[in-house]
Amino acid sequence: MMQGHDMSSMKKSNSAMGQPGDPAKVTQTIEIVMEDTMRFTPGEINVKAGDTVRFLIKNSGKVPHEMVIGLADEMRAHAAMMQKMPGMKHAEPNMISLNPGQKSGLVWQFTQAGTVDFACLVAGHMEAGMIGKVKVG
Ligand SMILES: [Cu+2]
Repeated sequence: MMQGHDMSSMKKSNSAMGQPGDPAKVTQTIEIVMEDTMRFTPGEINVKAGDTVRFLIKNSGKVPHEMVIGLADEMRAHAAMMQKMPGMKHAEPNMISLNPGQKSGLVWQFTQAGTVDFACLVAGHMEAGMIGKVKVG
């Protein structure tokens, strides 16, 4: 069930996006490639509510890219802030930053049916289309 949008409640939307996963309980592995075409491949992923996914992410481009799991509206707001603070670094369990040629993993559990987004929050990338969807059924 989709929850109504309530922009005043980060907590509610954060629970809709899921939570950091337990690497011992991974139910599927999904490989994602990030490229300078400002696309994730695949850009759309289907999982089931409760799945713990190990994302194996590779940056095949020549510039740094990020994969941040979140909700599109919140990430858009964050991306706007990043434009004002280029080079800002994060380290959160819902994201990974990769330099050109780097590969790494991220384990995430999708807890509720609905749509969760992922995007690259390097300045200008999300705006250029570097955003994808996880459909949680
Ligand atoms: Cu990017």
